[in-house]
Parts: sequence; C-alpha cells; structure tokens
Amino acid sequence: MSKNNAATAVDAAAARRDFYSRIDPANLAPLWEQLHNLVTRTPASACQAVHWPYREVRGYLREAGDLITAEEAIRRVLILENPGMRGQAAATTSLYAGLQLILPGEIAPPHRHTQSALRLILEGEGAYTSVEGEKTPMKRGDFVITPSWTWHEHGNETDQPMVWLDGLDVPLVAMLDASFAENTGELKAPLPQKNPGDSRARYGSNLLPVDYVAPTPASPLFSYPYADTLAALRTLAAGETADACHGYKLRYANPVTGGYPMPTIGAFIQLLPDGFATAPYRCSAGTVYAVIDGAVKVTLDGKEFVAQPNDVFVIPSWAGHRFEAQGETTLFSFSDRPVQEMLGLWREQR
Ligand code: 1HN
Repeated sequence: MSKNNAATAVDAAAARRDFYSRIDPANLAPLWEQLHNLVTRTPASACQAVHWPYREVRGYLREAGDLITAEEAIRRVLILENPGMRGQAAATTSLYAGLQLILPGEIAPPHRHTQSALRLILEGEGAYTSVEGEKTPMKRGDFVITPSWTWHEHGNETDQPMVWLDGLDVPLVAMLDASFAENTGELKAPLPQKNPGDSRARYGSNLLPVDYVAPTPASPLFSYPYADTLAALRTLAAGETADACHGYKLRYANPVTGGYPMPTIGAFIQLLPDGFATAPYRCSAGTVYAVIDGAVKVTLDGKEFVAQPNDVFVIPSWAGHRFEAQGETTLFSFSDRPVQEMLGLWREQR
C-alpha cells in the first residue's frame, strides 16, 4: 500500500466510525461489521463442555436442605449453570438443568407453566410427582415428564431424601417470550384427581382409548420406568452388535405419535458395554448427559474427564467427542433435537 492509499484507508475507517456513532442513537448498526459472527460456518456456541460431579453437588444440596424448606423455595433446586453462560439459568443454549432435593414429609406445591419439564430420578425411591392429578411414584433411573401447561407437584411421603435431575426448555421459551404460569391459589375449583397408574393403563400398555385424538404433541404417558428401559437395552445388547458411535441407544417416545415425549426436548438412553469405546461423533444439538449406572471416560476438545453415577455433563453443539465405558454403563441424555429436526436444522457427523 502506498503512503497515500494508507492515508485514504485511515480516513475511510475514521469516516465509518463516525458514521456508526451517528447512527447508533437511531438504534441502527452496520450489518457488515457483524456478518461473520452472525452467520458462522459451523456453530460458534457460548455453551462450554462442563462436568458436575455428583458427590460435590450432593454436598451443596444437603446444605440447601438445611437452609430452606421445599415449600418456601417452591422448588429446592441448584441450577446447573453453564460456565459460558453464567446467570442465564442455562445448561445449554436452549435448555435448563438443575438438581432438585425433596426431603421426607415435604411437598413442592402445584403449579403449571408453558415450559416443558423432564426428570431423571437420581436418588431415593417412593416419592411422587403428580401430573394432572395423577401421582407417579419415582425410583432411581425413572424418566418422568411434565409437559407444557400440565399441573404438577412433588411430594415425599417416604423416610429418605429424593434427588432428581430436572431438564426444562426455560431458555428456549424465554427466547420466544412465551412464558405463562399459574398457581392453584388462583383456581376456583380443586384440581381433578386421577387414579395412580391411569396414564400407563390408557397409553402405556400398547393400547389407546378408542376414538382417542391427541390434544397436544406431548406424550400423555408421564412415566418411563427404568426397569423397562434397562430390560429393553439389555435385550438389544444380547442380540446385535453395538453402533460404533452410540453403543445401544434408544429415544424415549410418545406412544401416541411415535414422536418425542415433548415437542421441545428429546430424551435418550444408551447402554455401553464394559470397555466399549465409541467412535468420534458430533451433532448440532447441545446435550445434557447423566450417568445412571457404570462410569464413562469422556474425551472432547483434548479434554478428558470420568463421569461417575449421577454425574451430569454437557456436550455443546458440534463438539466432537468419544466415550469409553468403565463397566456396563447406561447414559441418559436430553437435547433440543426435536426442535432442530422440525426446523430442518439438525445435523450430525459420524
Ligand atoms: C419447575 O417448575 C420445577 O416443577 C423444577 O419441579 C425446576 C426450573 C425453572 C422453572 C420451573 C418443578 C424449574 C421449574
């Protein structure tokens, strides 16, 4: 560049900066300064890979149990905050995760909201979540859903604490400005009550009510017991070779539509035989994982950690990773894959 051209470039840059500062008060900005950040060749996520060891979080949950009652807290939960998105109640860009504790004798009062929720039970047996007036007993490994706008409350009538992983589409619903919520205090009539086992009888027995027309895209079956899930996985493992990237992996399904249990959150379960090492894999859905049984060495971005039972970890969108099982391992996971699929966005690389 000649001296003259360099001077012209400096003048042009100064003129542009002057222009930007003059349009700024009019709520205007130049796209050409941001285009490369907005339209990236591959996902450029603020979401980071992160691992929450259960023994550490469990200690803090115990402290929370001494500090506040479930009733006062409404929900006694420690939010699992992604270190790349602190203060946003986000584990991934679109999804929230937390660990909830309910002590013997406690009740977490009924409410409903447009956010969809799932639970994976980590500790305890016999406490319940009531969904639309139906009490669902919970046990370690069970997967329980409370779809958008369903009334739900939790109670622990046992003598042991109960802990579960909550997953919600809180950041997604916030992004869409579509949060609505109600408490029973605003209701004129009491909530309808159903018999325990009602939804399993109607929708979870390879049967459906005659003339049934699904009122929403969410599953009317609220509970997917781990005993059934594990039996299914072990039957697959006994009969065929494992997928190189996934081991034996199934997705939880809405028995009415065959689709995902809830339209905004997909949930998955996979079994990795002892010593099984997966081939590198990545997909565009940032995913929250929890170890149910066994342990897994996770390798990604040159980092390595071993996740033990009840540990939770996050794999961000498009982060290539590998798993290596230490003992027969079952991994639960959830992501926004259904949303991406509906929008034609979901991608994977094996
Ligand atoms: C919620 O309703 C529950 O019902 C748990 O157990 C966690 C996080 C954000 C918003 C609502 C529950 C939640 C939540």
